[in-house]
Amino acid sequence: MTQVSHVRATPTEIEFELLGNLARARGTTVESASAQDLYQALALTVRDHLIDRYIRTTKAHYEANPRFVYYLSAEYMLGRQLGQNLLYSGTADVARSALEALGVDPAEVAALDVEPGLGNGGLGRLAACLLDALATSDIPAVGYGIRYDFGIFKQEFRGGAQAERPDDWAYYGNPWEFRAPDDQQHIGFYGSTEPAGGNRAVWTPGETVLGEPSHMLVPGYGTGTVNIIRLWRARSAPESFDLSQFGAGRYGEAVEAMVRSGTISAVLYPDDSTELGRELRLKQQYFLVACSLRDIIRRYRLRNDGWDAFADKVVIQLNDTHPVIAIPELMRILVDEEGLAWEQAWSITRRVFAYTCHTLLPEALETWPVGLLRRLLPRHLEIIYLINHVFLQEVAALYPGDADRLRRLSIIEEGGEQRVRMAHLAVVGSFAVNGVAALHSRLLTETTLRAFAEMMPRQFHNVTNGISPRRFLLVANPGLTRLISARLGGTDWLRDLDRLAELEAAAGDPDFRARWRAVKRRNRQDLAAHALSEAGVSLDPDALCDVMIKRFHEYKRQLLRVLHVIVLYHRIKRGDLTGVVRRSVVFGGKAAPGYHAAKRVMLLANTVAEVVNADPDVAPYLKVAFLPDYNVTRAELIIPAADLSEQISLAGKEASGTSNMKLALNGALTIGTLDGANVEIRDRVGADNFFLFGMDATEAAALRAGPYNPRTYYELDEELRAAIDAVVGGPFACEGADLLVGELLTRDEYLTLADFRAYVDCQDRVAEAWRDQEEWTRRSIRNVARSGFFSSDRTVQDYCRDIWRVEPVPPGRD
Ligand code: 73E
Repeated sequence: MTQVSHVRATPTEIEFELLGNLARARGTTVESASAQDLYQALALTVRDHLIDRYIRTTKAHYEANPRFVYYLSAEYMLGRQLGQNLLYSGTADVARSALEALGVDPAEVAALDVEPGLGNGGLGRLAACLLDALATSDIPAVGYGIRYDFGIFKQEFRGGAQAERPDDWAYYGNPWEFRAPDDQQHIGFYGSTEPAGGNRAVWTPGETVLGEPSHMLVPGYGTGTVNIIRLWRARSAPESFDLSQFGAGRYGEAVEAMVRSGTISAVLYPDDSTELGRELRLKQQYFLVACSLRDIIRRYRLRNDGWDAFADKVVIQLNDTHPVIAIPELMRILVDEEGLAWEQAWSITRRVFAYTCHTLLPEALETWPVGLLRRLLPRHLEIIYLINHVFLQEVAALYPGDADRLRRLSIIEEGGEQRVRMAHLAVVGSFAVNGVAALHSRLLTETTLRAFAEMMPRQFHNVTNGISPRRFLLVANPGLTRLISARLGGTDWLRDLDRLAELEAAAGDPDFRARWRAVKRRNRQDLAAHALSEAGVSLDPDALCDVMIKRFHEYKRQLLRVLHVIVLYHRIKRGDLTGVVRRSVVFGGKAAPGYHAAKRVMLLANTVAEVVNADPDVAPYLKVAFLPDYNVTRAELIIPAADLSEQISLAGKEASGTSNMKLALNGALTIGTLDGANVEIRDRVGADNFFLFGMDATEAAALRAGPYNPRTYYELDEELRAAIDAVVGGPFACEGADLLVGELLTRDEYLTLADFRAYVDCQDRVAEAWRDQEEWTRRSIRNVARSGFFSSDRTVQDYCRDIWRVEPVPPGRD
């Protein structure tokens, strides 16, 4: 690796530091320390090894006064910090030796590291991968988010059904975090507004909440940069504690407002790719935005005066519409508080914000009822109306007499209750809009945001998502990382993933292929141990490891995967081994607690798993393991073991997907539709190395538009019929199966039956290919060699070049 610019510690030094932290931070000694004491002391020791770099980064940023990227996101899925920070600080080996010298089992201590689950899925993990790449690329950047007390729920299965348990992730304290109460902010809600001349107004909030930040370090890999992520926690402002009520014995009333303030950051909304439109959610969004904008302005003022340079020094990336209320908030600050003219304020605002859209699903496009905004954020609603008014005048001038276009473009949705379309507000208030994969960006401009793309085509970009090779190779798959490093000579490739192309020739080397297979087998063994302890399923480490890991959502079509498993079951039962190779079918993923249709699919998957695994005729060939509580930590275990990556969403529905990239980079071949980033994966790895099936987005849209009768497929396809019949009243009958099948045969919104035959036949081709292990390994190596493009470093480079126009600021060396 490029030598990290700091002096390496010795095991003795680490031991000394560890004992010091044990004494000072925990008040104990190694003899009487609990495992938790040791973990906390170790974490502090490792953190200390990043602090010098952080301070140097801050100093370099202060001196350069550069343009900063501020990433605003309601979600971050950071994953565990210990393993990452050990590797990034170069203390992994010495810390291990130090622990062993003290008679402590490093694995036992590492197991206590808790992953902060401050996100739902791909969107939150993308934010974390981008922060990792920003730091690694020496880009001055800060991530802003919410420090939820409770992260994404923990998933358990009870009788095969999902049960949710709260995730009190910081119960033992989070040693990675620095509290910064000095930088607290006061945030208003509710209340009323008074005109103050011109476009100005005075907003008198009815309630004030305190935002208290803490930050965590975001180290770059192989460089001196350490950036931060700043997370806000809501607290009651002291004035909201009503002592007079307390004095009068009304304790409940006295603390009520206090409790209410805290609830803002109490819990993450567990919905992925859907919107609920609850008041508390909007409160969270505004809380995040208001705290972060004030902090951004505070930081700007450390080195700059006035507002002229603001848009040169600040670019704010909005991660989906969740933080879009930042647009009227900045306008409010500039116009009402700073006294700028509307036009000047608007010109600044429009040069500061850029917006990433992550979806095409109509149910994911956020809108807020005007009534709710009027109550919660009265001044923001006025500002939104004014923004819309000015914007629609421009539209009318450009397209005279086109009332329909005005209606389509308006920020306000009419018809029934008026609602604010947050995506429209985002486009109007930003200088750039991007989708997250080539197909998605194209479909955005052709469908969801078409009228905007016609009006301002130059504002639309594509930035294909990427993933951190540090997190998903170095941390998650040390075996494969070592093998690749041995071939490429060092670990520099982890910062320059295009260098994986040099592995191309290794595919032809039988010895390398044997090592590759050995690594994959070892990883499957580790996964098998986990599957046995967590799901009670024994997996064969030589079986094809067939993995589908993602949120449960109908459009992602886990049901299609389950139907194929039933087909295999039937074939094995009747002694027909077509398409049958030893397979471990692995599922991981959560469903939103209120998403009943997705939960029905989950129960079916567990029911099928139980029957298949218990059947002695079938078990030698086929096992199904639904691993509970899928999260970043589990992903790091599952992904390195995978041979086959299931990316089978209905084409046109998955904006990008990122597990497709993680799995490809770990040597799994993809079976998938032409959806999201699958398209680009296939373009790069080559059609021969990708198992393609099913309708493309155009065909799917056409089928959905016309009359579609799913029952015809059921009637004409014997295997399909048998599979479905086995779900209602057959061996796989479970609660809700009738509803599930009813929907499938009458509506089948996601065209599962239309793609069924193509999928099953394609799986037969997978089985055929798996039989030739040498050829499979060649393809696996080529997949990795050609997947360098999917590094989040490349994604960050694209953003820097096309959108942010920022330059790296490498900190000095020590
Ligand atoms: O295709 C994925 C994409 O890879 C998309 O569904 C996901 O974002 C990933 C990263 O770009 C996504 N999540 C949400 N919208 N799109 C979402 C919406 C509301 C709440 C939480 C998450």
